[in-house]
Amino acid sequence: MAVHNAEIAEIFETLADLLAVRGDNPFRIRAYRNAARTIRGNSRSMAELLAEGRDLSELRNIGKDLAAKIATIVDTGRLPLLDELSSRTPKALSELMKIEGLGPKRVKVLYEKLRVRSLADLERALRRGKVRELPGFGPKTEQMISERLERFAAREQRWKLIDAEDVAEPLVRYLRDISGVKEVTVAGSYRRRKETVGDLDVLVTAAGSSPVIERFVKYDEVAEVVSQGSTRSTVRLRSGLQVDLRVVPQVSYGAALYYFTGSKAHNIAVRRIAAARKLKLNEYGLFRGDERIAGKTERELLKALRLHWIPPELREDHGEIEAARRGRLPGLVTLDDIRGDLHCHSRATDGHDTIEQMARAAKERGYDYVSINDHSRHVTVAHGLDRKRLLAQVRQIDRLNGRLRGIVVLKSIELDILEDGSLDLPDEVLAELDFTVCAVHYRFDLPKKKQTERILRAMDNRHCNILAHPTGRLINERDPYAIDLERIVQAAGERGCILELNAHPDRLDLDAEACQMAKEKGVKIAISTDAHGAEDLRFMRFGVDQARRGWLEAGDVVNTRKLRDLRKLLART
Ligand code: DGT
Ligand code: CA
Ligand code: CA
Repeated sequence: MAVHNAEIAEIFETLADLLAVRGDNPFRIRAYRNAARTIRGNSRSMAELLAEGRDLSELRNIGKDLAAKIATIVDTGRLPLLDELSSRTPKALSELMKIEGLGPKRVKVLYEKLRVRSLADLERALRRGKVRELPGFGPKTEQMISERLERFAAREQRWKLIDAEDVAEPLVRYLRDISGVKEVTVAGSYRRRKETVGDLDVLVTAAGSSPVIERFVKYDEVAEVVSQGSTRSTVRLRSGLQVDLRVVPQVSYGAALYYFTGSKAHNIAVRRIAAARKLKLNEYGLFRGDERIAGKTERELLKALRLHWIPPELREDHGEIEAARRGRLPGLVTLDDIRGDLHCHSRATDGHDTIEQMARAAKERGYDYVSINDHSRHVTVAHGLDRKRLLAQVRQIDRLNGRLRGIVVLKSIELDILEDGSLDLPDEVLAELDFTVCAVHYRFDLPKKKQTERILRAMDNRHCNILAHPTGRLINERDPYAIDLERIVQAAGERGCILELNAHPDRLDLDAEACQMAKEKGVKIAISTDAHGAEDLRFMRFGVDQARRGWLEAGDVVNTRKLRDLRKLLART
């Protein structure tokens, strides 16, 4: 039996979890997670590629060492390193790690202080109020763990959008190839571009004779057929993701798409609008009595309800329906509006590509500018830049700009905000840069007041231009650190600081609500990828999606501006 990509990815994910519990090097852990993503997203199976004699280290995120490990897994179905680590790590620890919000540090404490060895142990400890008494936990954390444990137990794990895409795209291609199939669309939270999705909701229109359901349940990645009817079916894929498929008639495609795009709250509110007009709205169409008056397309449906077009990203019942009624919806920012990237790493610290490679890739995307933001000295694991190396990089970029045409490389840094809120390099060095991106990278555990003041103090420095990944959260991995985000947004506005919307699909930090808050307070946003290689520049679209969910228009986003105008926005007096 050939080993599936999903299984190889799972092995690397588990390995990363185990290393995390043991407090291993975060960069090593990340390397395994990135490899897992590459493997899961590859349209060809690793087993096939190896059989063809291909060199797997040509793949993104796969070095020689990982390529050899993949070959071992394909040959034997196992990885000795994982077996060895598992035998040295209590099994419950890796299970506990899978609960969102329980990082390796907390799991260790639970294990050592409360002798928690299983999910059942954890549940018992929670019930007895033991968890809140642990150092660094408290009642709030207890509450959070409790809720998440419940969700975990109910298998309600949510998928990052990028991982869901890696699973959805090949499935959509497979479905499109089935004879008689016309349209295939993934609706639900996926279409609303939520940062995580619970499952995939796939809508298909097809000729009556099309064997779409029969072929769907035979898709190679299907692990279990949960249900199978004549027009709908639910399966669980090997990756663990569940897929709901519905076959709908062309005449009600728009209505079905609208219904299954959701959100539920939005649907309920739109149905109320229909009812007020004495119409009935459901997944088959919009009806006056028994007569279907709309439903073939979403536009037709909205028009019949006298509503302007509502982009799926806004369909959360957060005021969009009222705005659509009055024709006051924002003209959301698009990927085409983006003229540059303001947070990128190079080989000087932990990036994979040279500054020139980053610049050329940015130019290829049609950008006008790209900045290089390597880490500052405090981040020793990434070999952060000190004054001397930064100044050398500045000169290197000046020379490069003299030579490059059609793209400008901006001189910048990802500057550490130290524990007391001071910046990691002296002002006179920072003055040599076009701008800075400032970030918190350690002491995530400070109390809310201290953490907030730390960031406010950093923003007081006139060399602080953009606050990077403002809450520090990693989706499904690390909670935001405790901060008063409203105060920070307010302060950013007062000081002429820009907030980053980090587009990296593991971060998407700020979230949609925070974007909306920033917009209301007139604070500008930079959508930046935090690229660690030229290929990562593609993450921009996830940031744009998130910005759209946050109601942002091109005018709210600084990197939609021409360079000249961008420079004005970056200048602080
Ligand atoms: P998810 O899967 O948790 O990320 O979120 P969704 O929004 O994809 O939710 P899901 O998969 O349960 O259902 C897909 C869509 O179907 C949902 O966004 C709206 C619609 N829908 C599901 N259940 C109901 C319901 O009871 N009432 C209404 N009005 N719509 C529903
Ligand atoms: Ca869904
Ligand atoms: Ca669903």
